[in-house]
Amino acid sequence: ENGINGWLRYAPLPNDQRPPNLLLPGAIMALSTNKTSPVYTAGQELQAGIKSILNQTLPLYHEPDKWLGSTILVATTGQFHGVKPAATLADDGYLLRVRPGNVVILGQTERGALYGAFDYLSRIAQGRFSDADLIANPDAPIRWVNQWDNMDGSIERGYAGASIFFRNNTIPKDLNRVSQYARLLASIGINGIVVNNVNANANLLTDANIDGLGRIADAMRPYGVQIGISLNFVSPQTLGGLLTFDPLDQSVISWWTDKTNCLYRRIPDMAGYLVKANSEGQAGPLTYNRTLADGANLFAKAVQPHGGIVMFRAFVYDNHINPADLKADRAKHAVEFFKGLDGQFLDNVVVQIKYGPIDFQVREPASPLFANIPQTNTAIELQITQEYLGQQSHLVYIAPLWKTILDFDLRADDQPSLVRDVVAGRRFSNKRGGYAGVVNVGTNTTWLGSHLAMSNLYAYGRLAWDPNQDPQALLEDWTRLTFGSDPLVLGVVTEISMASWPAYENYTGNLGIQTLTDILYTHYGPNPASQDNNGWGQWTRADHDGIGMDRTVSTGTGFSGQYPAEVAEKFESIETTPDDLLLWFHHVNYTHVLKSGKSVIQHFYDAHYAGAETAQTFPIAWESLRNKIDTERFNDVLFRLRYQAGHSIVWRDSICQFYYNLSGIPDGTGRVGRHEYRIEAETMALKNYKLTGVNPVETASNLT
Ligand code: BDP
Repeated sequence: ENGINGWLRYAPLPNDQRPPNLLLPGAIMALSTNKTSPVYTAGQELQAGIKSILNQTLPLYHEPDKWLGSTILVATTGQFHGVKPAATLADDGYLLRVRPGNVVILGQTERGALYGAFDYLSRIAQGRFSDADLIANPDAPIRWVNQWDNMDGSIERGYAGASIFFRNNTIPKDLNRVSQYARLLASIGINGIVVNNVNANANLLTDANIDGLGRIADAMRPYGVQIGISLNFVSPQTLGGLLTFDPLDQSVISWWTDKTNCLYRRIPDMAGYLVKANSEGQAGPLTYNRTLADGANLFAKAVQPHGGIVMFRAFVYDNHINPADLKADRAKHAVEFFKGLDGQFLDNVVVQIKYGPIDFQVREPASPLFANIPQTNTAIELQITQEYLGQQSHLVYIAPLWKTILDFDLRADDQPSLVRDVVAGRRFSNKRGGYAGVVNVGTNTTWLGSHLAMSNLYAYGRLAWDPNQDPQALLEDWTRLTFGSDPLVLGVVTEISMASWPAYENYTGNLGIQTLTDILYTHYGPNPASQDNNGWGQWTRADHDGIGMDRTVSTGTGFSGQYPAEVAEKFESIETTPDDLLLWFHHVNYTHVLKSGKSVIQHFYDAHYAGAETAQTFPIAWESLRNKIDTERFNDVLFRLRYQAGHSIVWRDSICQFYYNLSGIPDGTGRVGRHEYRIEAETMALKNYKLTGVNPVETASNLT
């Protein structure tokens, strides 16, 4: 199996998992004759799924008078009144009632009906045939994914080949993979996708490309996935030939209004825009001394008559800050830029906030911005593509990390204020809000570049639908759907996946110091030295005596003061800051003793060894599944896990060596620097290799 169907493989269910007298309905009735309707799609999906899982071909009807026997009925609540939902259905919600010989799936919207059909199929595929009577409502209306695809077909931070949306600066004719992607997304409740990179190309808005976008929308519409696009703020000048891109200039306003109308003529159900402005060197409203709200509202007005929304990114920061300034702190920028604008955004603007104040690190506190703009709609931005988390060459199941953020209580006004309640709009009574996940699938048949990484996409969609769910339970659903229900398979995939984030945190950067990757571009291998002394502000502030960023109000950058009082107070003091965020908030000596009783430096050494040791167990555990998984996927995963086991040692040794060199404090157990099992390249006969200098030296053979 090459992974192309992801978790929607519909593998034949083994006989011992089928109830002996399973009574399936005699037909499927999907109440729509319109081939672009998700209700129609639901019928097709049910028919194909049941055929594949149970080897039974049920006839499929789209008109009510065609069949009067027992059915799987799929419709919207507006179409069928025979079963009354026991509770109110929210937008996109569904009712699923399963009885022997009779199944009713009712969506509040057409795509809600499709979600219900996928839920039913997922149960069958996992061998769950019991009666059901449930109402499922999404927690938040915005459940989007973002693709960082460039028009030349490359993907920023994509690790699975070229773009399925763009090729040679245009939209390809064959959009089959786009439809298949929409199918996967719909099955986990995703209702929107921004198809191009946040670092957007203005040429996306030429007439030919608008038509291409229309074809993408056509390919996704049967699955209820609406498309949106990222905009380049400078477009009126670069593409439109205007002299300005000032958001308050009348010619600029007209230009955007015209473009927007043009887009909606071709894509009447376009979801809206995503905007990255005044970030990482890009221009934006601040270029003209206008506010970020002026910039966001410009687009909001343009899409408003069409029912569209504007996702405006809060990732606004200065990447030329002075590392010599001990009060400077990139983590503070988002709140500094946005707090004063609360209440100024139009109501179809949603501020899209990365989960932590820096950038998708292995551990960050929740962004304080979630608590600082109560009158503004917000969405949380998560990253499925593993930019800082091993780039799909390392297994890292990320849902537990997301959960720590979603469940974090910001205590705004001393009241419970979980991040997930803020983004659902509940906490501050906002109308819109939700989730944006950066996915970056590519043409590789595994979608993300690694079979196991797909658990992250699956869990993302399920959490965006219902953030109360347990990451391990989601993982187990995914595993059963992807590899079958063999208890041994389930056990191994669960064990290694659940151990993966803690292990990765241990061997890359623990105690809240961040991921310690090369920071200047690749964001991949170990390079702790690259973090400091540059304008990007992902600093560790490590010197000979100590490490960590003092972000307290009393002696540091003041970042901790951006949280509501109770949380601010907790992070202000070393005693009440949890060890896993210690170095995020405080600068301490290497000899500082943690709550565990260990010194910081000894914890570093031990954790790096422990993390790498855990990674060594992954390929061994996976090997025990030989013959239980098809060879193609088995070998592919094994190859990656072996690589990870090796690379975790490279990580361990480079980081330990680096901090040993810097601090001069030896490892209490004597391991650091003593590489007894290592074979240095210099001692080998290197055929077709030549020796070359490596930076940072800690990753090099013989440290040279
Ligand atoms: C950083 C990525 C960069 C993105 C940027 C963003 O390294 O490629 O363009 O975030 O989110 O994480 O805008």
